[in-house]
Amino acid sequence: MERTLVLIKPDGVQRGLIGEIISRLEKRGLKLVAAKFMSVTRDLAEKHYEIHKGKPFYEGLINYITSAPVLAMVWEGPLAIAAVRQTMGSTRPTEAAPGSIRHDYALVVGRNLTHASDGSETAIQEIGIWFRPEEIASWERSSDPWIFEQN
Ligand code: DAT
Ligand code: MG
Repeated sequence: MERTLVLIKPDGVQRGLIGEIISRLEKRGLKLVAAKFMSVTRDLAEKHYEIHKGKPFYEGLINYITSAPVLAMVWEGPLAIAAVRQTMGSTRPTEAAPGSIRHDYALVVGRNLTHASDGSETAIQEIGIWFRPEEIASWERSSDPWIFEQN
């Protein structure tokens, strides 16, 4: 079972897309194990986007993610990291697959609505940046066997 960090970034919150984005992840079968609605400090933003430090878009990215509240979440499931990246779509909305969130609701890379961890190491690292262990709920969902079983 994998866990992945998902952020609904300030544009998603401001545009009233929280419900739509959560709904797509829920309907896919992924399980929510942590969530908090919060303002993002510059310090947290810099930790989260450390890998992009020095890139031309870095300052804009930090300003964007700190400009209004975000919804930070952890979602769980088999292959959750790849599944969530696929549901979000490619970084550039005009390259995102039809039916993905970025395709369906965004136009430009600088306002692409969501963040999702891109690998198992980054997922662990990012979950650790955004959540304390006790903020993550391990729980049995009655539908788990209908969604997670391999046979
Ligand atoms: P992703 O969010 O799909 O993981 P990323 O990690 O490469 O993409 O980049 C992080 C964010 O930075 C991305 O969601 C939007 C912004 N970004 C990336 N490349 C950019 C670019 N060339 N111009 C402007 N913003 C960019
Ligand atoms: Mg990334």
